[in-house]
Amino acid sequence: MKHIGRLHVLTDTELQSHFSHVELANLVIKGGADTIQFRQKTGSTREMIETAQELKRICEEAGVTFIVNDRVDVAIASEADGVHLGQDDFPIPLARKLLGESRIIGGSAATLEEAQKCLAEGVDYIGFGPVYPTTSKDDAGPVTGITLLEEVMNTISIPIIAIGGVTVENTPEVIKAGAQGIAVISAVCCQENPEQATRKLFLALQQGK
Ligand code: TZP
Ligand code: MG
Repeated sequence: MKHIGRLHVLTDTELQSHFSHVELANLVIKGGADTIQFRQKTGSTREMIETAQELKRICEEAGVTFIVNDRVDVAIASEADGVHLGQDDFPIPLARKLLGESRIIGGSAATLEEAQKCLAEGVDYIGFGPVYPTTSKDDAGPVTGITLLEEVMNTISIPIIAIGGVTVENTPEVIKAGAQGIAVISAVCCQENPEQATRKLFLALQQGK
């Protein structure tokens, strides 16, 4: 069964160098993350596959969903649960053809039109944002705000995961607005204690219910 989760942590080793992808995954799973998205933009494909295989093993053992950002090839090679694709990444219909119906495909959207396009192309969930200001993604585009997030959720019936500047403080607000969950980088990966930071987000998610 496809389990999309509520607390997505995107592992990042560019914004911080204290923790590896694998270290982050181990810590955030302990803190309550239910979805790990392996996000690495540079480096050798071979190393990426090796890391993804290790992450998949860790996630599977913990019953956590494992998603690969951008790279359909790495997702296939590591037998990931799914892949997350942006508007300019690997085409979603083609990814579906390669991955089959049983794998998860997530799509990024920053406008209602992009969200509708993702839906029409057959994604299982949408990562919508940046809902709040973020410095973690250079081309994140303008902040969508909570109003547009709400409009998307009122129009589209698949799970919406809020992304971009999501913190412990604003998590209850996005959940109250109707998002299934949140996806974060800096609120976890750039903290001194990623496990504790994840636990705080987990609690904030409960508050938003
Ligand atoms: N997509 C839209 S905003 C964003 C991505 C990957 C960055 C999220 O990072 P942070 O640190 O949680 O704002
Ligand atoms: Mg991408």
